[in-house]
Amino acid sequence: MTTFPIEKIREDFPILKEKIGNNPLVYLDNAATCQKPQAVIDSISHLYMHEYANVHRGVHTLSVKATDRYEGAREKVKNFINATSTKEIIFVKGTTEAINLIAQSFGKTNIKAGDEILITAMEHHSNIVPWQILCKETGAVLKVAPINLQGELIFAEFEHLISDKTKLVSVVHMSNALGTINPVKAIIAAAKAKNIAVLLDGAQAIPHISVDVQALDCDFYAFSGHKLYAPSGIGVLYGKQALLEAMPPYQSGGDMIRKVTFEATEYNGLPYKFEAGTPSIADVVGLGAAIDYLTAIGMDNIAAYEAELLDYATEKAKGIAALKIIGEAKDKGAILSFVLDKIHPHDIGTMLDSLGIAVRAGHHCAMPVMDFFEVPATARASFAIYNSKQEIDVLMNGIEQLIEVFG
Ligand code: 7TS
Repeated sequence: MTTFPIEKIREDFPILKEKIGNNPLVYLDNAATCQKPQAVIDSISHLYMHEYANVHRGVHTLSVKATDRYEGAREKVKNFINATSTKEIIFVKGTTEAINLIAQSFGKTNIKAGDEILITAMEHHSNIVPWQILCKETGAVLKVAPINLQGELIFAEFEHLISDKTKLVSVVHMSNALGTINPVKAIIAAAKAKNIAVLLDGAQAIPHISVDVQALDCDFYAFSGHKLYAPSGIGVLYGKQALLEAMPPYQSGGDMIRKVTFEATEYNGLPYKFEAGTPSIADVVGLGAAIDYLTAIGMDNIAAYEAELLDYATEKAKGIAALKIIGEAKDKGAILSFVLDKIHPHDIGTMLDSLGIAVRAGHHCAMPVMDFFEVPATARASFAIYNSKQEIDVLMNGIEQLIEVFG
């Protein structure tokens, strides 16, 4: 039995006291975005109330304070994912921008006609479309490693698809539609054996699993703050320093330059070369506060607690005859995607909402996954550190009610 301090954690999230109609909020849409603890909210108000100015620009006191906060958060991110240097931490809008940055900067420099980019069949659209665009622009070819009916990558097929033409492997660490945690160490080892760069889409993994980019030995790791209890509008691209040094800027303007004349421009060093313009200062500070908050709880404790929640929910879901779980990988994070006989997922979402329960219904920006499982959409309950077994009971009772009324 875990000693996870769930009641105390729930107290830290003010929004959990909201009611939806007459019902207490049961927020189970954490894979889309999760709620923010008071510590994150306070860090942002404190900045705006006492320490706000633009960063890297002024010698005045407030600018120095804001810059310290901003760069302090970069140090926290570096430690959180165990990067070797803050030069490897690029602040971006989110996972989507991070992947687009790699496609446009690394991709256009290193990938040419006939080269191959290898992804899997369980990717989010943001790890498909940027590569399709790059392929169109360069004449490269997008290869897709298949999955099985449990929603697991078929590793032998993945290995088979690695060729001398492969220039980049870009794989989701944990699937948002299925919950599958990919065997990223084996994936990276297979790519490294052929000297191929690897990008991991960590949007879903980062709030659930302790991530160590040095131990993983990935070249790039992308994630979004808003799924990590931090504000929306901020995310991180980690890249190995040598690779980032060799890449051209992705956007240009202020802050990313060292010297500008009308004849030529000298770019700034890392990480600023990739951070053109005034950044999302308060959101970066909020990300730093979220990392402090999670670090105090401990990522391993979080992973253990959420595994318990997922086991509990899965067992209950399996007891409902009309419910089919989509995604039953052996290694899985806290996501339960499902369909019900005769009830469309959108109706499940709307009807659960009338009971105060927030789940996502749709294709989860992973249409190829829906096609593979031959469903138009799924309903998805995704869990976070503040969810309880009692809330899972509320969800399961809600589902039973739906089946009784509409099934
Ligand atoms: N990759 C994965 C695996 C994701 O789950 C998401 C967002 C993204 C990339 C894109 O992240 P963004 O922060 O740049 O938008 N996933 C979801 C979801 O499952 N429901 O809403 C957004």
